[in-house]
Amino acid sequence: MEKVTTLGEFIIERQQDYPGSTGEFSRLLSAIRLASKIVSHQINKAGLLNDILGAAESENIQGEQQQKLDIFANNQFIKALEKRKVICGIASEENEDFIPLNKEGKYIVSMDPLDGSSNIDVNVSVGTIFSIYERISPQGQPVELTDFLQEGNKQVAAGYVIYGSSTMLVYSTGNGVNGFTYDPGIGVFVLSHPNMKFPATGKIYSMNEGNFFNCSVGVQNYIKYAQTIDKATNRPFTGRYIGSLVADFHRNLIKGGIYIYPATQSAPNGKLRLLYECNPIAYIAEQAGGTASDGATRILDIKPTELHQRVPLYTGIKSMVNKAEEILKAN
Ligand code: P6P
Repeated sequence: MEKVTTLGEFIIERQQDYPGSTGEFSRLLSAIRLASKIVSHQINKAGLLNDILGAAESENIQGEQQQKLDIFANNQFIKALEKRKVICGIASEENEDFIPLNKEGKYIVSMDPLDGSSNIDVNVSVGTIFSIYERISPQGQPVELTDFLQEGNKQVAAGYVIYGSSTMLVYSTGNGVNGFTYDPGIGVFVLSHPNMKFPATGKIYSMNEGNFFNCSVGVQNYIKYAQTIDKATNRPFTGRYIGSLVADFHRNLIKGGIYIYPATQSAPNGKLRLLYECNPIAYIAEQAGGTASDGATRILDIKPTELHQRVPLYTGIKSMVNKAEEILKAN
């Protein structure tokens, strides 16, 4: 019978890869594991409990209508991470400023606790996205500029949870990407997708084409390229867009594709946030043999200037992203 590895066992096994590790990082990952289970449970009964469906009366700092489950997820991840005493601060899409936690904590976390949450009411997959760094400031309350505004290439781990037909936790600590599927019957995440890699080629492009006439000529020309009949380059590609970054990215990681959220006239820096959407997704993309840029610059090399800054995102199979960058550059 094939050996079943739980996420807990995997974390402990991999801890041995870091000689002298004190287990703090493992405790951090276990906190994410716990909060993911709690959020998954709540999401899976969302349709049954009126008090958690729909919009809260509040808006987040983005001016976006908060969903009740956004707030629930945010609170669960903050509570779980705070209890482990290893995090000195959290930056969250749901909070204007970072949240200082344990002054002795070695790590910081940037997160989107429930990305795509407006899809919950129509039963479409949503996700949590997280990014982990070691703190730079010596100790005490973290410092935004030095601790939170680090380039994505300084991440020590990143990942996402997708609450879909099943709940999966997909993450990397810099040695490849592994996917764990949650078994609610026994309450554990089980290693189901070891060493995830993008396929060598792909033909899915994911973009909100409602923005077509709102985009640059370069982006329009890439979409036309994707739609052109050309057997030699396996086109036309297939358009697939869920409107939930984690779901679109996860499908492209498994089936092969490119996800694009470009600059538009109404959103000149795109819509997605660098710290807790683009950087963690880019980290996973590169660890899985793919790539991620803003259309020209590697996402992980962009120096952040503010917690909630937006950047355009082109991510997926290297050859597909490189082709998009080539077309953008030519226009
Ligand atoms: P649009 C969800 O709000 C999100 O942040 C991502 O999950 C998703 O890919 C994107 O925005 C969808 O944006 O403008 O296409 O509705």
